[in-house]
Amino acid sequence: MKLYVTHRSPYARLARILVLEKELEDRIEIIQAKTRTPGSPYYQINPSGRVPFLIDDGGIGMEDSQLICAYLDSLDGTSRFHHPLRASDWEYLRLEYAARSLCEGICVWGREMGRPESERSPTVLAHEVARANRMADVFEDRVTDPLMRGAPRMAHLILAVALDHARKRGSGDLTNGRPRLATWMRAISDFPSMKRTALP
Ligand SMILES: N[C@@H](CCC(=O)N[C@@H](CS)C(=O)NCC(=O)O)C(=O)O
Repeated sequence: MKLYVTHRSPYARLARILVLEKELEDRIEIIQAKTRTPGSPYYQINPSGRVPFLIDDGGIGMEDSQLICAYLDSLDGTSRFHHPLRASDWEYLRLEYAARSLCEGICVWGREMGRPESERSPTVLAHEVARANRMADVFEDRVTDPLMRGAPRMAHLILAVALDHARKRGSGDLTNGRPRLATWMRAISDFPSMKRTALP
């Protein structure tokens, strides 16, 4: 299989974490894609131009971290990060989708900052900083929930990747002044799969 990524994408990082966690390194070649480049040869592989993108053993391509992570997790028949019961576990799913929402806002901020300075919207930047802070407050309350503890699930990975992205490539460290979130983040940052996929 082939997994197209960029090392700066938090979504691609989730797929890379799954490759490591599920010990799929021998089965999956990780390839750097050239995104956001007019005429990139990557557009012939994935017309949307986004990462992550997985081509399976049958040569079939699929995009989106949610789908790819669920697929990789299922390959050995024992999904660890997508518990079957979780599909109707609204309490858990609310946390997973809240973490994804935080991640999306952090990415919007990063995209805005990637534009030439004259094209950046201060309104968009301020909106995303405020959103990220409100969501970080939510997780400061929720990380003590048993659902955010114990064996990691996708909600944990998404939150950790989002917070790390905000710290290194976003508007700042959202664990500052949020002691419970900081303690939670320190623990998950020690996972070998987090360390091995650390942002450049
Ligand atoms: N919902 C998608 C989002 C993927 C996404 O937005 N990837 C960004 C990098 S973080 C990308 O490939 N951007 C390139 C582009 O927009 O052309 C997922 O979960 O995989």
